[in-house]
Amino acid sequence: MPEDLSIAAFRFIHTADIHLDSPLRSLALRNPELADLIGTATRQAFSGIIDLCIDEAVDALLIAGDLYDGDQTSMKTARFLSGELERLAGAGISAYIIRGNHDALSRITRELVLPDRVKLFGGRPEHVLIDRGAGERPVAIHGLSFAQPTAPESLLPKYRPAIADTINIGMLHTSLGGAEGHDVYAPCSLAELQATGFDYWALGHIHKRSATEGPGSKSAIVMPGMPQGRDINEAGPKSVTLVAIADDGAISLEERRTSRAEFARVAVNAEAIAEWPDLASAVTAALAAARAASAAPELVVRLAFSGATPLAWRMRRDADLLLAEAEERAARIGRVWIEKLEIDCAPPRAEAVSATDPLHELRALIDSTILGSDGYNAALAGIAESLQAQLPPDLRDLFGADEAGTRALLSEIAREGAADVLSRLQAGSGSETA
Ligand SMILES: [Mn+2]
Repeated sequence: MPEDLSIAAFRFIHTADIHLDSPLRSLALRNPELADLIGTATRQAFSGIIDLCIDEAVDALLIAGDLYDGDQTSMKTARFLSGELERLAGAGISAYIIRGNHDALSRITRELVLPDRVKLFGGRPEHVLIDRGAGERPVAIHGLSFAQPTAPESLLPKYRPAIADTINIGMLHTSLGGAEGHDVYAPCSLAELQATGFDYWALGHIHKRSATEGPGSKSAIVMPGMPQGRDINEAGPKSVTLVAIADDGAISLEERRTSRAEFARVAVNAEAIAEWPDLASAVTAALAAARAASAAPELVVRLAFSGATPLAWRMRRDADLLLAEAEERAARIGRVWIEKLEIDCAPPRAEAVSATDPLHELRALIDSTILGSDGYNAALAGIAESLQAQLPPDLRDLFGADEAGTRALLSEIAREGAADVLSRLQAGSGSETA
């Protein structure tokens, strides 16, 4: 910022839900280079945030919870974090951190020796006053780290009221009114937050960004979303929010992209494509368009094939070849990775198996009787359970985090397995490569 501005704004970067060194959640990352990219992406994004703070010469970095992923966080993660916060402190920039549900109990968060310029809020509500010199309104940063991983009730009543003649900034980890895929944590409403009269609420917990500005942009409530997605369910551009609060109270918000690797679901319409080389060309076109549309350094793609095509059976049977083809084309484009293929293609009606075909009968039997039967599903659950018991604890969620999730995953695997078997039994489809 130029020094000659008569009114200096208070400027800071607001982020949350970094989930540093979160374990890989995808079964499909069998490519070691890709696994390495995804495995280090949260760190690289965090380093990028520190760089951004330094480049922008902001006054502060605010981290509104879930900096760590949980108790599995290692001392290596802690050393990385303290190194990065030292780098920030070395540039004269302060950091303010609250814990969220995922790092509430993290031993490391408690034991870590942090630079003096880092304020980690404790279990009692507190505020830090920043004196900005003569003629400028001081800033109060209010924060609270709840010590438990669950917080069924609002934590808002614990915060002290807005301080007069001061820029009031609150930091809160909250599920707000509830969000799909996110545990309820310290719920509260936007109206309740607005009623506090705080200038800015720096929220965390929900991984998708949302911002609510008050009348005349004199206040704002921001859920910044995570700065780096971890799997296809966290697809799309990710960012931190650069906030400037002018002395007259006007707030400006700027989204700054931070993903090292961005996840994207890319559709390939295979409708009416009859030849394998044409399918490969369609893959190249879809990947090139997706790469051009993204500003992230690396793009991690799930390719979703759909449409009626005579290649349907062959795509399913030779899914490994299709994957290799897609990977090669991605590598040729550069900075594009294939995470997984989703093949949801059917043969054109005329080519569909005739009703007298024994395969037709077999498919009907599988669909109508076997997949839905209690005995079959109990056997499937038994196999999954014994496999699960042999996995290390941090991988057991791969079969779903709860009973409903496990059941849904198993029925998907069963359906895909049945389709695979049927495609292999299908006579005369693409036999030239058999
Ligand atoms: Mn959280």
